[in-house]
Amino acid sequence: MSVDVHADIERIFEEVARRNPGEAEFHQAVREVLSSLGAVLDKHPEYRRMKMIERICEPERQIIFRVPWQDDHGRVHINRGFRVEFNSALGPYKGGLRFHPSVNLGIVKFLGFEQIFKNALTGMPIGGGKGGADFDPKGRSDAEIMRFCQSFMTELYRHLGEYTDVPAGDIGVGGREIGYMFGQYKRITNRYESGVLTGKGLSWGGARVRPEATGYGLVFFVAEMLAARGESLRGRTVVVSGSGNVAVYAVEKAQQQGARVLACSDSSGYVVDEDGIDVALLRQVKEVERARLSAYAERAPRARHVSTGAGGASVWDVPCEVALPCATQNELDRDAAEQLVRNGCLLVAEGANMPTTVAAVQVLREAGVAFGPGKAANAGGVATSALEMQQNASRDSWTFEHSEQRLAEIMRDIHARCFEAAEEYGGPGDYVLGANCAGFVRVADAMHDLGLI
Ligand code: NDP
Ligand code: 2IT
Repeated sequence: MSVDVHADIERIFEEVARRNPGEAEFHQAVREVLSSLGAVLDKHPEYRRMKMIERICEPERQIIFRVPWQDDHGRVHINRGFRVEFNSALGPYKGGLRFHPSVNLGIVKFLGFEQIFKNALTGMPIGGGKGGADFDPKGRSDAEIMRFCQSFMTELYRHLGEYTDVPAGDIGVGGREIGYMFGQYKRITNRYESGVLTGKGLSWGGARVRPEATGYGLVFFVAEMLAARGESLRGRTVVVSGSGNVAVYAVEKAQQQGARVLACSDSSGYVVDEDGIDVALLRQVKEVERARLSAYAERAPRARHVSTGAGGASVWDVPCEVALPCATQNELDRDAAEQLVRNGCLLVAEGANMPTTVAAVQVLREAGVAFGPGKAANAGGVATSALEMQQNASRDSWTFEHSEQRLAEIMRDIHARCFEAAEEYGGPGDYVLGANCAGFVRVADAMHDLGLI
């Protein structure tokens, strides 16, 4: 990269950091993308003239709102709701809603920023956005969850629409929450507008394979990465972090492809199961009972549970060849990466958004561990959301086999786009470079054609 391009990128980053103070995760996500774009700017000087990076780093619209609700004892609670409508050059804003006490504007902006490039990589007509609330669903009854979702949607609905902004799930938001929100949207607008939310139930406009899509897609992507090295998942040992939507289906598909999945985790600890993780039991514990993962170990004959409180234990201590972080941001740090390398790990792919810290990525890179960044590796979820929108628009409903086939093709295409862009921009085999450049160029080209937006 030329000296003045490097200086330009540094200046842009400093300006983003100055204009968005205290938003550490947003800065981290921007830094990661910008560090890949030198070769793109060398090739496309017009993007510099048009201030394309500066424009993409500034959300089109940011909505912050009050969400009041009452618990089962009549106590009043106030949460803060967010929707960051980041970029609509390629299509309506698209991206999930996260309900977790850690949610704040910086987190939503990092997720929305990632979503722009992820959605571009799918090749589908979807822009980027993200939202959520600092609401903690843990321990809440169904009635409390419903009242919260109804209050949240009572404000958010005015910003949504199948051609405007189409949310889905993320941490703490699954089929139950999407149902309550869709019900409230329908009631307020008097429209059965199926395409306004994705991740719906099958009997009311949902799409087959959407629940499985992020985890399955992650494993399809991993299989492509391994195939590019002349290898496969068969017989490999795998560790997955998290035990939510993404993790469960990553475990299931990895097992279907012949891998041995030894461990998974939640925010309190992890389980190691020498028999391989039992997906049916995991789903019973996490999805049906909404219990802690320790309940899994109590029922699986050869499983043990390790708490990850003060002692510094981590699921990444469990030796594996393939590591799939599927819980949350910055959950795999430098120490964890060094441990994985010591244990002979050969591939890390991100099911979660930005789970690997900057320092950890560096450790993996230097050790020659193949690394699949989330914006490529976990794009199967949002891609299948786009398939759900397609089915809603045509009032159609596809079979499981057809939907899974489409997902597999999409993941193969995303892998190819990343692989080819990495070669084109001077870093063969570097999926971070490939994903960032391919995603950025697709968005920037559209913005160029649409005038100064
Ligand atoms: P879920 O709410 O279904 O599951 C989240 C899992 O991660 C739980 O096991 C949870 O443990 C754990 N977790 C959450 N926060 C923390 C934390 N701060 N520390 C440790 N563990 C934590 O969410 P999803 O599976 O949907 O999402 C997981 C990740 O994948 C997120 O990064 C999300 O952005 C990303 N993603 C999701 C997609 C989707 O379609 N759902 C698509 C693409 C990416 P506990 O139950 O103890 O809180
Ligand atoms: O991070 C993500 O890609 C998601 N949470 C899924 C978004 C979507 O609109 O399906």
